[in-house]
Amino acid sequence: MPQVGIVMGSDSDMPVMSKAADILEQLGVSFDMRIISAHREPDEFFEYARTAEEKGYKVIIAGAGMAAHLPGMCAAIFPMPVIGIPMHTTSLGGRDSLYSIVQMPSGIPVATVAINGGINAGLLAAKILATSDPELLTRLKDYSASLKDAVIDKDKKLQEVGYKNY
Ligand code: RP5
Repeated sequence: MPQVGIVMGSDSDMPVMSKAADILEQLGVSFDMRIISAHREPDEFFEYARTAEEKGYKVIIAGAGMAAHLPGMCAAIFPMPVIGIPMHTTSLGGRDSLYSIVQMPSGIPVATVAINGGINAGLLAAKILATSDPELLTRLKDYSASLKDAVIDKDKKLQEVGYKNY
C-alpha cells in the first residue's frame, strides 16, 4: 500500500512534483502519483479524496497553481496530514498559488511549503512518517548529514582554488 499520495492539478506541475517523488523514492517511502484537477473534474477529485484513507495513505502531497484549491480540498476530506505545494505561475509569480494554499481557515490545516518546494514537501512527508518508523528516521538523519558534507566540500574547494577560480 502506498504511504503517500502525490496529486497534482495538471501535468504542467510534474517538474516540481517529480522532485517530491524522487526524494521519497530515495528514502524508501512508497507512494502513488495522480493527475487530478479539482476544478476540471470535480467528481474524480472527490472520489480520489474520499478513498485516500482506504488506499493506505498516511500523508497527501498536493501541488497546484493559480486558484489552487486542490490541497485545501484534500485537507477538507482526508483526515491525515496534507502538504501543499504552490506552483510558480507566469502571471503572478506563484503568489496566487501560495495565498490560495497557505491561507486556510481555522480547523482545516495544509502544511504549505515554498513556491515550487517539491523536495521539501517530500522530506516533510517522510519526516511525518518517521515519527513512527525508526529506520526511516535513520535514513533522514543520513540525508541531513550528506547535506552538511556537501557544504563542507564546497567550502574546502573555495579555500583551495579561491573565489575567482571557483
Ligand atoms: C492548476 O492550474 C494546475 O495545478 C496548474 O498548476 C495550473 C495550470 O494548469 P494547466 O493549464 O497547465 O493544465 O489546476
